[in-house]
Amino acid sequence: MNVINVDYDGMIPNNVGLNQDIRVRKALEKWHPGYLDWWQDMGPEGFQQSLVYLRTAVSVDPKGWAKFDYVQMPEYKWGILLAPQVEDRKVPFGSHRGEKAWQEVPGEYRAMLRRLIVIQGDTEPASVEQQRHLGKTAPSLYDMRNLFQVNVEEGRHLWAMVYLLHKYFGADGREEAEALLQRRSGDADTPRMLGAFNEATPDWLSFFMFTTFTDRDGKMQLEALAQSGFDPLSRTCRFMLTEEAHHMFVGETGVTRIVERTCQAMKDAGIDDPHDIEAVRKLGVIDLPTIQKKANLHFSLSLDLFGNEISTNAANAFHAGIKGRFREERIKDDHQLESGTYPVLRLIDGRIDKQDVPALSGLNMRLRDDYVADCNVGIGRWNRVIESFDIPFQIKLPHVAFHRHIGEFSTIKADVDGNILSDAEWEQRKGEFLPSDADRAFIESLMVPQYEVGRFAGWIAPPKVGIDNKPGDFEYVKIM
Ligand code: BYC
Repeated sequence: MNVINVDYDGMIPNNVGLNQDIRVRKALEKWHPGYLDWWQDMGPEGFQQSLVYLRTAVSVDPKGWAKFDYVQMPEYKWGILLAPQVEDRKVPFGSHRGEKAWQEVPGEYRAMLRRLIVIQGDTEPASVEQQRHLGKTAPSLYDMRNLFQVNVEEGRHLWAMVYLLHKYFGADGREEAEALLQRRSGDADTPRMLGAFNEATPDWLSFFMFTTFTDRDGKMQLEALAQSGFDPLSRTCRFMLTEEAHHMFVGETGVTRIVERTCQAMKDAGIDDPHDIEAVRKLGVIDLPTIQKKANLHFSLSLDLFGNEISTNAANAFHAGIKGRFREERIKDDHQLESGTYPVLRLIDGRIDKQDVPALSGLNMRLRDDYVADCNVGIGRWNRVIESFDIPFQIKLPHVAFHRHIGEFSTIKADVDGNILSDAEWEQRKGEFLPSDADRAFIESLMVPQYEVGRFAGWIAPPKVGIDNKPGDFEYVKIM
């Protein structure tokens, strides 16, 4: 075993030398049955016996780290994998910049680190819980397989955080690891920690929007944590990012395929007006304005995950060298931010305005701005499809003040262009911006499973290429 290749002999595949680390191995082996119980109770409903063509990480070598094979999900090899250690790595930012990266938790930052790891860990099982019913309405075996791939990898990401808790945080780490299996998405008494992870994912359009927008928050947060001066966290997040890329691919291409199918159906039927919703829906496809509304919903819920506009937590985490910025190493400044400012959209005297705030306090918004730019790249792909059909419609990201539950804009109502609305105007108009009950019912009516090999539901186009280069008639899931 070395850090590139993974030890598969023990109960828990790993490249962290668990065999020699008896204390942590025993603790994880104790946690393992509870995890499997959680997976059985809260993982994909109805498909635990099915054989799913999944990739499993067998190495952390960027040139080839996965192997594909049929697996029953409860038998999936959830491993603990850290990216290789960078020799002589230094803390890249904050007041400790240039000091040797920490291999142990610095005492004064213990509580802060534990909180970040627990929040990160909490989102992973939450998303599996949110998506557990979707297999039953999968539009194809290809899509079902992708859903389950995302789910098992979120399960592995939970393992990744639980390893850090067990290895570095003693008794309270063990307690937190246990609590990660107790909370439940959407539960009134024991909800998951962050808002977006308590929302339902009722249909496949929501799933693709979630993996586009919420998994992308995951990418940004993991990128920021991958910069950490606490080296085990950095290495863990670096490897998680490798898997995360596929999750966003699933989301972005999923929406692309829905958009493509809608445009094709409109063209075939000679419908030019994308706002003729009734005519488009009669074709059995999802009209573009409803796709826009779902994007509005999931984007705004995901913005809440970046926290408050002005954040002492974020300032402290950066100052401490614990949580950095997106691609810190590419930024040309002092990486300490003791003096600079950052422009942040705020609510000032009842108006939405930009204000320069101390750069350290504005770090959540800086990460969020990077996130918005990244989202726009994805949306551009959807719009290119619409354009290729000559349909006069563009999907746009709503204003950051729209439909917020965290931060300054949570106290106001705004439309998708950032115009402030009265409560009455909002009540009257919210159906223009967010899916209404009728929209949801229509989408639900399309959610009929298509389990035939190589076939796809009528509201979504087939993918351009198969997973692992498999042909179109490949049986991605053998349902049992
Ligand atoms: N919901 O100083 P502030 C992923 C709380 S997704 C509820 O602005 P901070 C994935 C906050 O906790 C990525 N509460 O907060 C995706 C604080 O409370 P306390 C997950 C919220 O700390 C798809 C108070 O408000 N990873 O991986 O700067 C599938 C003051 O707030 C929320 C992470 O998030 C909220 N949305 O920013 C699977 C990384 N926002 O402590 C997986 C770790 C804020 O005063 N987390 N609050 O009681 C963090 O870095 C930060 O904690 C946050 C919040 C960005 C979440």
